[in-house]
Amino acid sequence: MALERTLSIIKPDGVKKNVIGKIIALFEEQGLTPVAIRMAHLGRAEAEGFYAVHSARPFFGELVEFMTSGPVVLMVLEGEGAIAKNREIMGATDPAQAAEGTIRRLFAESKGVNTVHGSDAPETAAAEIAYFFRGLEIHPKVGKITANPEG
Ligand code: IDP
Ligand code: MG
Repeated sequence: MALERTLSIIKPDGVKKNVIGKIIALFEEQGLTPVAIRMAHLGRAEAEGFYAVHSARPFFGELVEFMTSGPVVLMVLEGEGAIAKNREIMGATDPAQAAEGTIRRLFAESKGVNTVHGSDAPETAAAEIAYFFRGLEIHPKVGKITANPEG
C-alpha cells in the first residue's frame, strides 16, 4: 500500500458536539496522522467551491447552508492507504448505514448532518488538500528525531 494524504473535515455538528479530540483520536488510533490542522468558518463561496461537484444535486443548498453554519476543522491526514482508510473510519454517508464504531455511527445525526468529510480518490484528495492548504502548512510525519543522533 502507498503512503497517501487525504483531506478530512470535522463538520460544524462535530465541532458543536465538542468531539474534535475524540474524532482525531479515532484517526490516530487507526494509523492516520494529522500533518496539517486549521479551524475555519467557511463562507458561502468557499463552501460552494469545495462542493462544486454536487452543485446540481437537490441537497446542494442545504449542504452549503450546513457547512457555513459554524466553524469546522480542516485537516490533512497521512498514512498507508490514507484515502480508503479515512473513508472506512468515517463510515457510510448515512449514519443509519454506517458500521459500528465508525465516526458517523457514533456522532452523526443524518445523511446531511454527518460530522465528517473525507476525500474519495487520489485526484480529489490532491485537489481538496490544495483548496485549503499551502505546501508549507503541511508537516510530514517525522519517522526519526535527528536533533541528537548520537544520543
Ligand atoms: P460523502 O460525504 O460520504 O462522500 P457525498 O455523496 O459525497 O457523501 O455527499 C457529500 C455530502 O453531501 C454528504 O457528506 C452530506 O453532508 C451531503 N449529502 C449527501 N447526500 C445527501 C442527502 O441525501 N441529503 C442531504 N445531504 C446529503
Ligand atoms: Mg463525497
